[in-house]
Amino acid sequence: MPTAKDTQLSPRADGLQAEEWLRMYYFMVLARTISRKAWLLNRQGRVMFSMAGDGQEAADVGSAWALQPGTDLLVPYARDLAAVLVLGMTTQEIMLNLFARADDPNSGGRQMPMHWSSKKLGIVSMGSPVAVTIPKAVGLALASKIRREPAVTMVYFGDGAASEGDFHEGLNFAGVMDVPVVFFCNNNGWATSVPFEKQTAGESIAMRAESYGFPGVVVDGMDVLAVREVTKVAVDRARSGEGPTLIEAHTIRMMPHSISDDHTRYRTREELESEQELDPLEKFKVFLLTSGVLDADKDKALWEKAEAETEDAIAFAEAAPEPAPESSLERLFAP
Ligand SMILES: Cc1ncc(C[n+]2csc(CCOP(=O)(O)OP(=O)(O)O)c2C)c(N)n1
Repeated sequence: MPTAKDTQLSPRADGLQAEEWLRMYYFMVLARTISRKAWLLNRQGRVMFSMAGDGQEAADVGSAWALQPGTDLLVPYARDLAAVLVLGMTTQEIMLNLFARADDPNSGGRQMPMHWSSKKLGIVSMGSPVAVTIPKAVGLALASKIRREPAVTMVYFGDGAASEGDFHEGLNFAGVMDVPVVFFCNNNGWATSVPFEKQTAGESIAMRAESYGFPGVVVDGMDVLAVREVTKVAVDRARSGEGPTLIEAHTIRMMPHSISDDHTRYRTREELESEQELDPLEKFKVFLLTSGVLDADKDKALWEKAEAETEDAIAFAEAAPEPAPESSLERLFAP
């Protein structure tokens, strides 16, 4: 299996400046840092749940980079921490959500962790049932089209979600109505313990787009710059009225499905260890080092900055007040 070191990204003229590459890298480092801490916080009994997007940071940062924050809508699923950070959610807000505090801007501490939403940032909450966000995103995109607003909606989901009826209904309707939506499938090869080859007999998820009348494209989800390029084409296409695109990014799932899962029950140690070698952060780091944009000291400083930012946010959120019990029915029923 190739490692991050021998599948180096090649420098390319994609119009991004070195400073922008470093910002992309920092979001990847920050997402990994928050994710690792969230897992530990759960193991220490301080937060009730976590799901990790480790291995998916390049796909998330590259794709979210193609959006216009403040204009576009992002409908994430539970592994898209890096994407919501790019759109502007702060580490403190992420921690308020994880600790289910009253000031959690996502839901006032009511929704499960990793169900991010923000009206201000255009982030629309996922529902816990897999794939329900797909038709919802198509509805949002249809509303933008009817109102002649410039927003593009991007909805994220996994390869398992692509087996649900909601996937087919959503994509079919999007094609018929020609709405400004980008379907972003993070194909990490697993739906909990079900491997991709048991999910579909087809070669890819992306090839299904043809039957709905719009393009489908497969991209190396470990290559942040390639993902950004492909997503930018899809977003520009949607914004100019040319309709939907389905993107399938091949990624890896470096952690178990969730804190409740033990992936060593269905994956071999050798497979898991060799996958760690493909780490998208390492891949981008090697590219930045060879491009002269980053050096070892700068890299260390970025990890330290992410660590300090995350620790500060944990202390802030843990000390923040819990929702008042009498507020438990708020936001459920119209007053
Ligand atoms: C309708 C429905 N069925 C089952 C579940 C339990 N479940 C939660 S996540 C998940 C796997 C999703 O896999 P995939 O879409 O590939 O995303 P990944 O977790 O691999 O990123 C399952 C089966 C659920 N939440 N909703």
